[in-house]
Amino acid sequence: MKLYFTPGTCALADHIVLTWIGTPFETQKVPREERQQPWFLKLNPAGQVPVLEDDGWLLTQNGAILNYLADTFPESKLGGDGTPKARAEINRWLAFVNSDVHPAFKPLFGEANYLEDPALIDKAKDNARQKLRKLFERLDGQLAGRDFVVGARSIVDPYLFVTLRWAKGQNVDLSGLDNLARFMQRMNDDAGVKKALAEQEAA
Ligand SMILES: N[C@@H](CCC(=O)N[C@@H](CS)C(=O)NCC(=O)O)C(=O)O
Repeated sequence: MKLYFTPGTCALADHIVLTWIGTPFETQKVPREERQQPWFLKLNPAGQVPVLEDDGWLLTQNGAILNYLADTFPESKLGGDGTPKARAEINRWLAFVNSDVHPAFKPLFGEANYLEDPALIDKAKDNARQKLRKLFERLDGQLAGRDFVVGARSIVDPYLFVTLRWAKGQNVDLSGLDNLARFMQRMNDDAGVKKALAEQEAA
C-alpha cells in the first residue's frame, strides 16, 4: 500500500491508522503546490490528499480510505468489534468529523479570500471559529468518560486529532473542553502517532 500525503493535512489520519495497524506501507509526500500538477491529478482529479494506492488500485475520500483500512485489517479492531452497531457508531462520528468539522475549517484555510475585503474575510474566519467551537463542544461531550471517541480506539480518533491540531493552529477557542484536552494529550503521547508525525516531518 502507498499513501500520498501532504504533511499535517487530513492524510495524517490515514498515516496514523496504517502505523497502528502495523502493516508495511510506503508513503509519498505531495507538496502543497504539486497537488494541481498533472501527475497528481491523474491519481485524484480533485487535487486532494489523501490518496491510497493498493496494488495499482486508487482510492480517494478519507472516509472511504479509513473504512477500507479497517475492513482490510479487521484484527486491528479499528473498525469496531464486528457488530453493525459498533461500526455504525464509528461511522456516525467519522461522518461528523469528515463532513461537519473538517469543512468548517475552510474559511480559515483561504476559502473566504474571494471576499477580498480583509474585514469581511476576518468576519468569515471568526464565524468559522464560532461554528467550530460548537462542533468541538459536542465532541468534548462525547468524550466524557471515554478515552477515545467511541470508547475503544478506532479510525475516528486520528481524524479528530488532526482537526484538533488545526484548531490550535487557527486559534479556535478550546478552553474548558477538558475531555478533548485529555484526548489530545493521549494521542500526542501515543507511540504510533509520534512515529507518523516524525515521518511526515522528515519527508
Ligand atoms: N472530501 C475529501 C477532502 C480532502 C481534503 O480536503 N484534503 C485537503 C487536505 S486536508 C486537500 O488536499 N486540499 C487541497 C485542495 O482542496 O485543493 C476527503 O474527505 O478526502
